[in-house]
Amino acid sequence: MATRGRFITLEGIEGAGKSSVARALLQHLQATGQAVIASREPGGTPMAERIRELVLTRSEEPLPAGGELLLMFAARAVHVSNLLEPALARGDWVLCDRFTDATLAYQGGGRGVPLDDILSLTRFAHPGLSPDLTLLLDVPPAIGLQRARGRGENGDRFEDETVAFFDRVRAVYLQLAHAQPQRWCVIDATAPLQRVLEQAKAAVQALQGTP
Ligand code: Z5A
Repeated sequence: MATRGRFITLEGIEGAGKSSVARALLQHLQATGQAVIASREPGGTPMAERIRELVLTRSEEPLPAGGELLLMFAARAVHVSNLLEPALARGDWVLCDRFTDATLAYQGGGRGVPLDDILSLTRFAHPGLSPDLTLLLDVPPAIGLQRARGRGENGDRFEDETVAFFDRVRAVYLQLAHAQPQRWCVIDATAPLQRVLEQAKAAVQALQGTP
């Protein structure tokens, strides 16, 4: 039976640099000969990507916080069952741009859903699955939003949120990292990308050295 793979997640507010770091880590792990896949949430499989489209696209009909929360978990349940668990079971490492910590931060911190309610959905959607390592790319919203909006894209529903919303999201991320320092690695993502990457690679290498 294959040794189970490692599950690494990247978290942070919009524009923190998660996609850039995920791309570089994927190349880095592949170069070491490690079987690895990269994915993202919401999304990662065809069905979960359809839910992503639904939850991120602006629409005239309002999406209440409860609906947003359940759609995040619907996409996650599909993603875990159809992609993440099979990959980890065959021994692949998984790099995932956001996972359940994003729900605690965005729907919990941002929207005000009680964290205990989110944790009970977590136990239902992916009992027993938790990241081995979570990289938190920490930036103040003023910097993250400027980077994200600097790309000149039309953006998604979340990009319409206020700085205060992203301050609450960031505060929950930092609170989660503080509560579980053995799983989280907080990286100052205001630093140049090269420096951020060095720290991300060092955290991943430390994981490679553990049984
Ligand atoms: N969401 C949720 O509410 N609940 C959930 O459970 C989940 C998600 C899973 C989609 O996420 C939205 O879903 C997200 C939360 C919500 N919305 N928000 N906000 P997403 O991950 O697909 O979208 P995103 O967070 O908006 O990603 P992003 O804007 O693409 O940011 P990023 O991936 O962290 O950044 P990047 O694309 O790597 O970098 C942005 C730019 O900055 C780019 O031009 C880079 O070259 C530049 N960059 C990156 N790092 C640096 C450094 N260190 N210095 C200078 N410039 C840099």
